[in-house]
Amino acid sequence: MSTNDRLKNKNVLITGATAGIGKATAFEFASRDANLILTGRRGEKLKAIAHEIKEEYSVKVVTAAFDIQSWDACLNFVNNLDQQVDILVNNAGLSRGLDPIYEGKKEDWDEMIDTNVKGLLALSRLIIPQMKDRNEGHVINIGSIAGHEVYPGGVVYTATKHAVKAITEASKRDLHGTKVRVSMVSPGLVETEFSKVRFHGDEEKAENVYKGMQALTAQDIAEIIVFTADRPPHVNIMDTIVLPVDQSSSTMVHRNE
Ligand code: NDP
Ligand code: 8X3
Repeated sequence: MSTNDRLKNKNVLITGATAGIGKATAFEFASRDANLILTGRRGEKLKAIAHEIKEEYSVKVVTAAFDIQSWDACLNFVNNLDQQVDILVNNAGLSRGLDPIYEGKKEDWDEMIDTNVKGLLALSRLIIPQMKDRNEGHVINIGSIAGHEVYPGGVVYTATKHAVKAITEASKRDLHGTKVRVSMVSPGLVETEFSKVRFHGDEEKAENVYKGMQALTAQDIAEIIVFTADRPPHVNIMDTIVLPVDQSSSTMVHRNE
């Protein structure tokens, strides 16, 4: 437990807060008295999460439902934001399918690229200028072990996460000389809705991804994101690669039969 109040009253914008890592991160920031701006496409889920957080913590929570793949929707959201953003957690993302390059589906590729890369770029482009003007702020991008290595069937997903790594490192360089921080967190297997989404709702396939091994939880990653945000203002964590003990690379997963 941290004893400082560095996150108190900060406004934290989390994309993809309707589930998994984003949702857990919202609760974790709220526990540190940070105010929240939560986004995702499923508006009802956002409202329910906001209600739950406000029942538990005395923080302000606003929500906005929109598709991050649309530049216009992102622009409209930012133009209508009343509060400044102190911390931007670029978390919204997904994988679709596990097809090799010669069988991949264009619509899966478009969705991954438009969400994981172009959505993250849009929010960064629209929020970073106010941080630069104030000479403070923190962008935390959610990368992946898939941004550090590739695996068969992950051609486009791993490409998008390599892009997140490049965007993180290049943004840091672009902001060189300012006090704006840019970080990344790169998890291995985390049990969320991720695999269900990857396999288009096939629960059995999704469950098999985590079968016989202990995956990370969304809470494990939320704590690392908040730790990253909570460093003193002169400290910029560039990247944290975090794997389950049962995973040693994208393709090496120890399972109990
Ligand atoms: P979940 O599927 O549980 O959550 C994904 C979130 O992203 C949801 O809130 C979803 O909201 C949002 N999202 C997806 N597409 C869009 C869109 N077009 N517009 C707006 N929001 C969108 O997965 P995770 O929590 O696991 O994933 C979060 C991040 O972590 C992703 O970037 C993922 O790549 C990364 N990651 C996940 C790992 C894992 O093993 N789970 C490992 C490494 C990284 P909604 O559906 O309501 O729009
Ligand atoms: C998610 C982890 O290994 O499914 O980024 O690509 S993996």
